[in-house]
Amino acid sequence: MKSFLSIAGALLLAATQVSSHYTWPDFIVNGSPTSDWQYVRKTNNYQDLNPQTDVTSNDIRCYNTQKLNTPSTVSVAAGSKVGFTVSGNPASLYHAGVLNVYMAKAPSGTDVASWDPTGAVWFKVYQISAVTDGGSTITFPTTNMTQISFTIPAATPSGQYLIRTEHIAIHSASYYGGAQFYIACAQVTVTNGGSGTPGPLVAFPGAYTGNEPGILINIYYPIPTTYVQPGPAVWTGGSSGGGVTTTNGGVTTTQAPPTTTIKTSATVSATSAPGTVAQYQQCGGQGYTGATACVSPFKCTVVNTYYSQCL
Ligand SMILES: *[C@@H]1O[C@H](CO)[C@@H](O)[C@H](O)[C@H]1NC(C)=O
Ligand SMILES: [Cu+2]
Repeated sequence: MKSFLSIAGALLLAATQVSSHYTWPDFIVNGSPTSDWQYVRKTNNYQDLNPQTDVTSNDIRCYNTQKLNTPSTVSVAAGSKVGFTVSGNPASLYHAGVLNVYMAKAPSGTDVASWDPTGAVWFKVYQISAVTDGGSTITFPTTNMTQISFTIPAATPSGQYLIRTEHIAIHSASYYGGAQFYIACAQVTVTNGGSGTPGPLVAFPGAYTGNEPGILINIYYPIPTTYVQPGPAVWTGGSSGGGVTTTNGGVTTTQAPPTTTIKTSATVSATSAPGTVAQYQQCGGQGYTGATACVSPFKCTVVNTYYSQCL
């Protein structure tokens, strides 16, 4: 009886661990969640909810290599708010982790529904990082969120896009491959767009080596003094930065200004430098191709071979 109980207890524990995974089946438009997998590419883990842990896999892109559905494409105006809801048990971003949202534009003439986005096509539009205080605590503002919401930068050119949400759970990320990526891609047509030049552009796979200080990290001991958000800087809707960073009770999110209109001008060159990098963002390191100048008064500081950061 005793051994039966301990086996039952072990099974219960295993079940609890499995059920703390999650997916992103519903895209949110006009403030309302749409149907499961209506506009979101059905992910391989739609039933088992397991994370993707191999950053070199094609499944780090949209986690849909099994091509389980062909979702519809939904129209959204540039500058409007959209989002994703979380499904799982519990249906929340249960694990300690950080969030990134990327977009990629389908080449004109290509239906986004049949587009597999290879190469450096992704730019980041939103992130929610971890909050540190020099080593006493590290907290994760995404914890237990049941949905996320963000603004499509008003300067985003009209056209068809994938919007890729990514929660990187780092509760057991102290070994290579321990970080858990919960990913999904929605298909949208951006209307009423602007004339910005989104960037820096990264590829999936490619954007992450798995060795980044924000991906290969022990969050418990010693408590990290800072946290480096994985991926490029958030594109804030122009060719020279200018986004809005809000700090609310210590929670810092970076988001494009919702109502900015980028005027078409002969002085805006497609080849202009991608701008300056915000505090705590990447400004250098092996394989990095983005902007290297930090916003004043921060300095680009080498963290390791793979990462320099504006500090
Ligand atoms: C998240 O939810 C779990 C389960 O309901 C709870 O135990 C935990 O304290 C919550 N965490 C935060 C940071 O709110
Ligand atoms: Cu989990």
